Amino acid sequence: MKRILVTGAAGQIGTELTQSLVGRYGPGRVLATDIRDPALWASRCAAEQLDCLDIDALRNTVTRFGATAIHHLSAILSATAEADPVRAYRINMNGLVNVLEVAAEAGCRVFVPSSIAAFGPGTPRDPAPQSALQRPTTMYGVTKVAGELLCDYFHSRFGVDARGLRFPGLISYAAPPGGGTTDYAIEIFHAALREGRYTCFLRADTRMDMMYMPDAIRAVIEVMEAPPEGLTHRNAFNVTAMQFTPDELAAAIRSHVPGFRIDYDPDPLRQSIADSWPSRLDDSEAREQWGWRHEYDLPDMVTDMFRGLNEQLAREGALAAGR
Ligand code: AKB
Repeated sequence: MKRILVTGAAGQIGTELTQSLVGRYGPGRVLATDIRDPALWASRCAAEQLDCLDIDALRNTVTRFGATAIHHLSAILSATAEADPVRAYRINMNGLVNVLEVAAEAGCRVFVPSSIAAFGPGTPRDPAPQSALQRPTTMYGVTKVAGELLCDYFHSRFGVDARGLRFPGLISYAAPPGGGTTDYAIEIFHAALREGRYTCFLRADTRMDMMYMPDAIRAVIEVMEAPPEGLTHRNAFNVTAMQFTPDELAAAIRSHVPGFRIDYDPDPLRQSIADSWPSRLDDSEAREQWGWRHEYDLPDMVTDMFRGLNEQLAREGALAAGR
């Protein structure tokens, strides 16, 4: 019987993944944890405060809940990591090694997201093959490569059934992103609805790899349910859905918000991070090994983002009116 502990459950992936896991396996089978106090974030299942750097607390929580799987989502993203790289290293690596150690003791399956950031300027850009040179130039990327290797090591040395996906930028409306380089592709929707204009921190022609959150969540669930014997690249599957530039996204937004205006004021740090990543991942191994298929392309994603954000605004308006 599956019992899933989620770390970083209040974050961008965690919010939607927890909801999907609850829908699929039932609220009693999922425990949402985050370093933030649960009083500050809503959850559809039991929720607790947990700092993954505290291995005793992690071990106690896994044992008490009887977890059979850990979805380890807490991490510092690319742009935030560059503000304090050593802190990012400690959080991303020490949190992960604690999760793997406890998973080895308790016999848990583990999911850990990797990222397109695990590649660097020396990797072929379009597409980046599944197996390619990995020399990232960001601390976030360093922790993602090391994380992939650590998961492989715990699998071969201690038999931990760890699995992972290299995500491109993820786009969603349910929870805000947390300091990534691809965040412009979310901010732009909020700005379009609020002000009809947006100033982008990347150049107009910065082509990046992206995926809509419902596809990402389905990918996590599918890779975690895939028969283990078919998985060769178990901790680092490239997955992708769409590629676009800020200019192309703005044009797609204009078909919902006529007159929408985009300006550019590139931020040197985030521009250099974006320029160091491939613009597309080759996900043929994921397609072959566990049947990965994306559903949302650019127009579908834009339509669904506006649907979700407009529903959210209507709910907030109704709440404010009832006050
Ligand atoms: C980021 O921009 O840091 C993340 C990522 C691509 O992993 N969204």
